[in-house]
Amino acid sequence: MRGALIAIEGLDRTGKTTQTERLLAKLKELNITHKLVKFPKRDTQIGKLINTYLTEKSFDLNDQAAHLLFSANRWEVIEEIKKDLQDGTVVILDRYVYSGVAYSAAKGLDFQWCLSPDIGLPKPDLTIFLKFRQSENASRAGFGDERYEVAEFQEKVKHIFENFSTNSEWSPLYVDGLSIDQVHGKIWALLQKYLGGLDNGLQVFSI
Ligand code: FDM
Ligand code: MG
Repeated sequence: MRGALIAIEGLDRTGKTTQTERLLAKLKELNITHKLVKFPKRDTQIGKLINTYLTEKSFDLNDQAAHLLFSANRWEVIEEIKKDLQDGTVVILDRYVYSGVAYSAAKGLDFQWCLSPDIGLPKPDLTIFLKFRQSENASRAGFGDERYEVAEFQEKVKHIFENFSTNSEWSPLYVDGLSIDQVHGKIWALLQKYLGGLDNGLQVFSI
C-alpha cells in the first residue's frame, strides 16, 4: 500500500497554510505517517531564487523563466516525494502544479505551454480547492505583501483555476463564512477515504 498524495490549492489568503497546519496536527494526533511539502519550496537553491522573485519587485525575470523555475522547484523534490509515498507516507502539498499553471496563465502565457514542464509529475489523488464565492480574500490581513497579491490579478487566477474543475480528483470547498474549525472538518471528511493507504498506481500529468 502506498500513501495518498493530497494537494491543497487556492488563491492567496484563502487559509491554505492555516488549514494544512491543522491537518498536520490531526494526522500527528492519530499517528498517521505524513509529510507536508509547501510549494514554492523556498529553501532550495531554486526556491531561494523564487523567493527573491516573489518578495523583491525589482527582481526582473521574464514570465517564462519564472514559470520554469516554479516547475523545476517541483521536479527537484519529486523523487523524495515518490519515495515517501511508496513507504506509505501521506504527502500533503500546499500548492502544486495547478497553482503553477493558473498563476502563469493569468499573466497571459498559453495554458498548455504552462502545463508542459509539469507533464510527468504525479497527479494528486485528491485536490482540495479552497475558494470564496466572493473575492473576499483581497480584503484579508496581509494581502498585498508579495508579487501577485493584487486583487485584479487574483480574479484572473481564480478564473483560470476553473479550468481544472472537470478533473476527477478536484474538490472545490467554499469557505465563505466558515470558521477555521468548520473548514478543517470539511477537509477532514474529504480526506477520510485516502488515509488507510492506496493500492492503485499514481497517475501522472499528461497533455
Ligand atoms: N506560485 C506558486 C506560482 O506562481 N507558481 C507556482 O508554481 C506556485 C507553486 O507563488 F502567489 C505563486 C502563488 C503565490 C506565490 O505562494 C507564493 P505562497 O503559497 O503564498 O507561498
Ligand atoms: Mg502567498
